[in-house]
Amino acid sequence: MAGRGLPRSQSICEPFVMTRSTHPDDLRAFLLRVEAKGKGVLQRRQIHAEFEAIPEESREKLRDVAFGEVLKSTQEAIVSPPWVALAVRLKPGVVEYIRVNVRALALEQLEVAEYLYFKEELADGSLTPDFGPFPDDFGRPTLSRSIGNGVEHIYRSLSDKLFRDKESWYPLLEFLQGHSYKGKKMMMNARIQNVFSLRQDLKKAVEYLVQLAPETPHSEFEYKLQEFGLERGWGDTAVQVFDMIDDLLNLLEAPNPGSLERFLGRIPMVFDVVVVSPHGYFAQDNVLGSPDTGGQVVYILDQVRALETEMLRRITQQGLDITPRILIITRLLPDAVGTTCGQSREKVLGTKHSYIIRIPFMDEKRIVREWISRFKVWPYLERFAKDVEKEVIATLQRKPDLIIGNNSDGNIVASLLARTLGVTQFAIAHDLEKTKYPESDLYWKKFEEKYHFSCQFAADLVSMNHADVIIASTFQEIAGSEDTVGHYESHMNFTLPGLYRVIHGINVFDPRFNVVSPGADKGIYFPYTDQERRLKSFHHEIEELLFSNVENKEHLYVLIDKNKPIIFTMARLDRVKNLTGLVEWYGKNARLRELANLVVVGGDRRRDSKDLEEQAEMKKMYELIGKYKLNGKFRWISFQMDRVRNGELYRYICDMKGVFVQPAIYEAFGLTVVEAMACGLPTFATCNGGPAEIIVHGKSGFLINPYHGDQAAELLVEFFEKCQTDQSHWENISKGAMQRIEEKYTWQRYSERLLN
Ligand code: UDP
Ligand code: LCN
Repeated sequence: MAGRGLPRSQSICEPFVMTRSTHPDDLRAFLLRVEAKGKGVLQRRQIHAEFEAIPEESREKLRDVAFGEVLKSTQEAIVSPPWVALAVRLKPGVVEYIRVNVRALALEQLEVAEYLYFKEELADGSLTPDFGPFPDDFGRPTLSRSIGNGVEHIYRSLSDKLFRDKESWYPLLEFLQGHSYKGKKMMMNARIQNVFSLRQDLKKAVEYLVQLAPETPHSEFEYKLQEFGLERGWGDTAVQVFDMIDDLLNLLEAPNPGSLERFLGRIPMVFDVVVVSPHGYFAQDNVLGSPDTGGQVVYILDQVRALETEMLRRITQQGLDITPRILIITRLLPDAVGTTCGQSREKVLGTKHSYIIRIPFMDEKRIVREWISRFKVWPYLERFAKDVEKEVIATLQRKPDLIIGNNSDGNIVASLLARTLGVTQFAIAHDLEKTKYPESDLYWKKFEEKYHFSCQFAADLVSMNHADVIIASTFQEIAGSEDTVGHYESHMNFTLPGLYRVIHGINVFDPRFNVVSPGADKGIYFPYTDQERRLKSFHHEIEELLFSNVENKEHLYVLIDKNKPIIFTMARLDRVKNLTGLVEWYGKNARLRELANLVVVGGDRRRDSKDLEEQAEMKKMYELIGKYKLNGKFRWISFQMDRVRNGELYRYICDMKGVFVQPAIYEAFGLTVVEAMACGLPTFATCNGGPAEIIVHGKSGFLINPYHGDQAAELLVEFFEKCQTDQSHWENISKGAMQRIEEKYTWQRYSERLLN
């Protein structure tokens, strides 16, 4: 744990002062190395590299004293000779700051604002908005392990409140009496006057219900229940209604978090949902792998199917005849030929009542016809939100019950809508950009022309603070790990010198943070061992894709030895996905090249890319293939949009005892990791981000460090060599992977938790 030897009560100055008196020379030797890097920022791994470069003897001494603990927890160093400032992360969400005059070894403890100010001197001055984030309605947990379990915390505090203070029942009573859908009353009517009469009426209802046959339909006793003050919504049969009333009676007797969750979870509240995801190509076919079009689209479509199923189940179970509706709102792209992105309305396949609604971006005069990168959508969003509002109200003829934003652009539009409509808002980040681009805050000006992070980070802060619930896929996304800062955590404080400084951006301990992990569509990503369901009709096409000697725009370079296992990877050709990194690791390791072939699916050579990162990665890929003479052992396939066939592709690679590698510099969650594992393909994935939580190293896959590609390549060599002598090794990891996904990453679990 970060801060292992550093109790929270102890200032981080103390270990420093102690070390200064016992080992001043060694301490100075290290700090001088850091200072010698010159004015700038050093990230954790660079600080450690400097530490590794001082003589062994000094290292030993410093490791053994308390300063070793400070060093382990240091996330960032700011160098401005003769000063070096350190950000020391005691635990996720808790950071302290010091600065040291390297020559005099003089020390100062800094406030956040002072640290940011010091950092800004590297660039230039700044304004200071302070959000004073997240009103503290329910109190906040303080233990790191509570982060991401906000709902549990809220149930605990609420049930505590209901237990101690009888007045607290009134808002719930009021809510149940006022609850309606399109003017039709639900749950309770005005006959119930107060909490006392509620208890009496519920008991009378129970006495009546026990006389009925359990499966008696609600319609047969609806009028009788109304006499007790109970409207529709308690259940569709006598036994269901009885159960829910019993839950409420127990709750009135002795409120506890479990029964509160069960009771509130059963109240039908969500009928119309709006999901906002403006950028990219949002469609059901022919889009995956295009720039800005990846897991978010897959996630939303699977999410909507799972949500609709769960909403229908709950509505029926509660005895209502309401049709739930889910609208996915995205931008209309008239120029996206060959896709449905130009259609204004499209039914979501596999659903009964869910639609994609497309609304164009407008500039002053006209519809914006062409695709634009997610980094450039900002000027269009306010107008878009207004147009969306009109369309949503016209379609639903009422306000939605819930608005779910996706990504920075979708979340800010969701906040605008939720504010004007007065509706609950959920935010899902998928992939916050800030941690992916090192120093994108401090040196924002350098990034501005291409990336416009000034707009994005401001939008993120506003929507994070506006949302009622923030859904994260993993704990890591919120609060990182021992060694890495979480995606959200990096928004606690930061500075964009000359523009604004954020001192209290968010609070990762806030109960609005909830981890709800997605899954993989079980109809597509099922185990390779499930022979009955295998899609053998695709095998001919898959073999053509992998092994044909034809080189064209879809597949380039050939595999000579077709019997070797395949190292497979598939992702958008973004810099952060690091597909070129994997090609380089493979190119450099002769033994790995002997043991396995490499197949990369990514990028599109069938048409010219308008995405700058994709263009640069493509160029790099060609250079590496030439440099390491990979033709013969390497196949490069353009992105593959047929998800169903891709599912069989993962399984085909299982048949060949291959592996999947996800080499990203950083991956927020990593749906390909879950897909590959669900199919049974042993997976080696980046240790930075979500995969570190999905995979249990050595049991259900392996974690690799993208900054140490040579070690990752060695791990692959070790794996293939072990598999040659012990065939059960591949099978054990494969089984571990399938089991892990089945236990933790399913859409059914996701939708139940989300609706609760
Ligand atoms: N994908 C695909 N074809 C490609 C590349 C990606 O079908 O050529 C799919 C992949 O199967 C996964 C999604 O796109 O479902 C990528 O999601 P992930 O979370 O791995 O990464 P993202 O692109 O969202 O960053
Ligand atoms: C975006 C990403 O970059 C991935 O890591 C996620 O898996 C995907 O969205 C779905 O949330």
